[in-house]
Amino acid sequence: MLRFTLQRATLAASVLLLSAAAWPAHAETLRSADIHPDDYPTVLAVRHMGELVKQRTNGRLEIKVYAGSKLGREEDSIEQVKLGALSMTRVSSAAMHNICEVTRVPSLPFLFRSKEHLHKVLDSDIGEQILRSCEEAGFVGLAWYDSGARSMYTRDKPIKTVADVRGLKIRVQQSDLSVAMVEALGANATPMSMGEVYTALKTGLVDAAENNFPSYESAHHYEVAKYYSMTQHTMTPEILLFSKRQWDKLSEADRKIIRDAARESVPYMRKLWSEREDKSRALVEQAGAQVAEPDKASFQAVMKPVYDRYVTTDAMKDLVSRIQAVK
Ligand code: GTR
Repeated sequence: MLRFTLQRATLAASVLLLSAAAWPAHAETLRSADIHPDDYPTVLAVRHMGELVKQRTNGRLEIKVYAGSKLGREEDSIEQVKLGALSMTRVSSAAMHNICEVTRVPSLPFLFRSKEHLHKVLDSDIGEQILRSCEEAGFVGLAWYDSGARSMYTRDKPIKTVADVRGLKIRVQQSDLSVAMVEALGANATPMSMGEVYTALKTGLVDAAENNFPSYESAHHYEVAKYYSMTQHTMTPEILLFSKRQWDKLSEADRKIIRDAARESVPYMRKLWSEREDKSRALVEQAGAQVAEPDKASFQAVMKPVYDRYVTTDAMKDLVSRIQAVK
């Protein structure tokens, strides 16, 4: 009997030891925020990154993604990341325009000729330089994610040329550059956070908004603004940010694991993104949204004031000309 009890105790102790080796006592959870729903490509990509981090640290580090605005608006999550209360957040890089100015560059209207051009730039040292530009402000840029092209959509009438936009009240992201872009079109900009746009369109507080197909669909904007016009005026990418305060406390080895995993989640995200763009477009069209090809050149023709106002420093000028030179 005594022998049996002893044997059981030894067995239990070795099971404990074994699991302790495979599962460290101090597993740490890095919390990450996203305003998009659970099935959105940005959310799935950060979850994928989390799996890589967990595997490579033998479960010592894991990432938990709080999707669907559970941790508040993009502005709130950016603030939390800065303070070090939150490890990561995935936001539109437009949300960083007024925090680190160089992030404005990839949002400049009609800067990219195609998705391939955008990818080439973001994957190059230019993309890396812009990612790194937020460190002084308290953010380590880990990766760029796709967000397609943003186009205008309206409640009451389709947009065919820039003349149709004149005088409209258009919701924009909270960025001076986005405001300037809409003003250059002769319209009135109303900056507000994404969570308020559905009601603003529904009640007529604004006449129009602008976004890519997946956001137009997942936020149900197509239900209240059915004329989607492919203006494709900007390709503002998504950015994945890590808290500099928390980053500085990590070991060199863990930083590398996190950076590599973030980078490896990019091709995964891009694949999900292009599938989602098609799916969302089909869904909104089936639901009655009317997608039209406007005279894009008429939009492009009035954008010079935006460049004149924002591409002023040598650093910005240099980035723009290097981007334009990428073949
Ligand atoms: C989406 C983007 C969001 C948010 C939103 C907006 O395309 O993924 O992060 O910025 O646009 O218009 O506010």
